[in-house]
Amino acid sequence: STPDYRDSGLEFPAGFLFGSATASYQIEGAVTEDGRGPSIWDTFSHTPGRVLHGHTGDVADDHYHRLDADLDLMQRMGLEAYRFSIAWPRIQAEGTGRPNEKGLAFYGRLVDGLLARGITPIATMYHWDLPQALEDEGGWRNRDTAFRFADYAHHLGEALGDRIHTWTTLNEPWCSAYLGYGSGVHAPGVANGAAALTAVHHLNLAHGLGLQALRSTVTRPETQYSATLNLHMIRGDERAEQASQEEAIRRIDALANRAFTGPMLRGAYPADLLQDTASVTDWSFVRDGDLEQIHQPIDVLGVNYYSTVTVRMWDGHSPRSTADGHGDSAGSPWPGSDDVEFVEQPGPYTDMGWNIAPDGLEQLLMDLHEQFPELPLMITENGAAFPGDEVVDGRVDDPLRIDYLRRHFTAAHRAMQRGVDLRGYQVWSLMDNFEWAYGYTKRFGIVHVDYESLERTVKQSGHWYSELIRTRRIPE
Ligand code: GBH
Repeated sequence: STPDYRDSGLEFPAGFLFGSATASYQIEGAVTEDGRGPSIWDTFSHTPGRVLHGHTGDVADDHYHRLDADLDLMQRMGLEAYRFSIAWPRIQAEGTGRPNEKGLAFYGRLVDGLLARGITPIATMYHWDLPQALEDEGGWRNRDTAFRFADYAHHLGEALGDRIHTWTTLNEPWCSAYLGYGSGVHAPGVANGAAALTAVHHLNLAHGLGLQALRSTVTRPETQYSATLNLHMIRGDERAEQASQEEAIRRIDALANRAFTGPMLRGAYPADLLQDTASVTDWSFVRDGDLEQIHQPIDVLGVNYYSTVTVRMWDGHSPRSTADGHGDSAGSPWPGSDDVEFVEQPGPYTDMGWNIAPDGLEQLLMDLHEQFPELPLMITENGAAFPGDEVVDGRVDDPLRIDYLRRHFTAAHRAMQRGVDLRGYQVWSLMDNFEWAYGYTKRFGIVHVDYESLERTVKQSGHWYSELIRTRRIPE
């Protein structure tokens, strides 16, 4: 293997699930149709100043109306799996009560359409589109939201349970909590450290309660249960002293990673996390018995990986680096750790400004394997936005994306060679879509979407991926 991870020819084992991922609000559109209620992302994107250029998900990729054509496209591309998310407000417009049959029917058609085409469905129950009615009651700051989520999970299990290969409770609760309630760059746009940590706990509780509600309805024994985390691959800034690096890494690891893996996989919040955040909250929102509810067995852990972060402790006087990747926002996504500095990383960078670090993926997978040797892993998102994707004579040349994917598939392969039980890889994203606070300005797709005509064009990276899937080897 070459040190820059630019390998070809490496072979992936039979059974390894090659697929691609999307999320409801980012692709569906049709936000007022068939009984869908508003979500926090409808409210947020329609609030001036929140999303770049005032973009919204009102139309997005119009996937809701183009379901069959999109399914055919997935089949032509040879996808073995498709990871999608279910919009809670399509199932319960206000987050409570009887499920909306039309909403369930849409996802039923999606799942049946996948199965008919031999594509394995991987369903995420929550990818950030909380019903606005629940936010009006406090959203993830409100403990009751976790119980509402369990009801919702129960309905999903009853309607779709036996047709889903892998269920994921939450996508990246880190983002929901810290970007939604800490920095405020995501919906609902609250900037308050205590609110963010309260949300962390209620999201964890939702995971545990939701998993139990789902399991109680599903009879198919092979069904897999999971959560998807965006674990941070954290490195120390080598220009700083060893102690400064270690302290900063420990602090960010506690907030970003162990705040979720602790309760979900070990049944406890890390003691250092509680101490580090003591000036922000006393954690009294954690009640007796909660940790038992959260600590449910899962069959596979979903890993979303894009980049690394590099940290050191701020010395208190030199100008602070602002390279925390979150732009200028009112709040911090790191409650109680404002003295940790995120430093500029070596490029090259993607269009998001994230540095390209396939070695970080290999290391993250190895670290997880060491910490949780019995737990199978699945890459539930990896991919990149690059500028310049455009259709010329029916073709989209995106060599940078091919290079990015090649290097990250190589990294994943190396980790598997070193003993990691990696079950599959879902490329983010199947098609260009609403990239949250960046609107339609960042393109992550392996399929190009023309936002005027909504026409889809498979990019060269998409063709490259089809060849990888067909041959099970990383192409030239
Ligand atoms: C995912 O979020 C989402 O699940 C998906 O919906 C989204 O479209 C996709 O990725 C692309 O953004 O920001 O410098 O601290 C990923 C969000 C990206 C947040 C990496 C944490 C860590 C580096 N994460 N980021 S930095």
